[in-house]
Amino acid sequence: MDYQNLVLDDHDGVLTVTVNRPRARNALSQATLTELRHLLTNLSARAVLLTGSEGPAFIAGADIREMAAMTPEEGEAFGALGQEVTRLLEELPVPVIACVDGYALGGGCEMALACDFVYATGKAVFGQPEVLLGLIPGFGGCVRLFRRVGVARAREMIYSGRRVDAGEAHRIGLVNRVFDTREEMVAAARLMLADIAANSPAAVAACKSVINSVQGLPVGTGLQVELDAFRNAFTTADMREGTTAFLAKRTPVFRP
Ligand code: CO8
Repeated sequence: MDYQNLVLDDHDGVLTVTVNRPRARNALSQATLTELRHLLTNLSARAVLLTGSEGPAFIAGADIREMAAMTPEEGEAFGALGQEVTRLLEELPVPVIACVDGYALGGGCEMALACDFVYATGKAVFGQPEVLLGLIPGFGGCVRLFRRVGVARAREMIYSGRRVDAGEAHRIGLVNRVFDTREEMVAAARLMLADIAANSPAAVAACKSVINSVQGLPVGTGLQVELDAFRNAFTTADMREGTTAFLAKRTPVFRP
């Protein structure tokens, strides 16, 4: 597929995906979401960094111009496409960091929430302003935001549509780290992804899968999910290599 709205940069196994519609503040049109779906379905990178083209916005949400004319059926199909993209992102077996420099509103905030964690610059602004448009978050905001920031904070953000700056986003757990510049943020994200990629890919994928699937489960049920994955780790070459290397006092070598 020839991507019109995405710019890709594959660097040492880290795929940087840049949503590139600067004139629409990187808003997620149907075409952009279709490209993201195609990319994420066919991905073979060891790690992903998701960002927006340089400018005022990371992603200014779903494309309001397109949504304005949609019927309920078309709205549902659009919402389903956006949800599918967030699900694909969330379920990638490799780590994904969102690098937010500017506005992450509506669907933009929801895309960041589908990533493993978020790095931001001081210019980052988060929000779920859908109610100002007579809409509701449709790409997972009602489902994922409270898992990051707690139910009361999520309610306040979603009901009011108010914007949250980088400092507050950091304080409430929406953002892991805040950087002075975009360059510092991207460099730190690449470094973190390289550090993670040096670990056992199978083990990282298993941790991601367990963390994703236990949220909302009773502790006992979650522990059983973890135990199944823990047992499965003993079947992997990575586990034999990691433990053997530790005992031999050498650095483990994990095969992708
Ligand atoms: N969709 C389409 N076009 C947009 C969007 C958007 N979300 N955001 C900005 N644009 C366009 C503007 O219309 C404008 O176009 P033009 O030049 O043709 O007039 C251009 O981008 C530049 O916009 P601004 O002049 O407003 O740029 P600023 O830098 O001054 O402001 C903001 C940037 C703050 C990001 C501002 O543009 C803004 O508030 N945008 C809308 C933010 C918003 O409300 N986002 C939520 C959208 S709803 C949503 O995401 C729902 C997700 C779930 C959907 C489920 C479907 C069922």
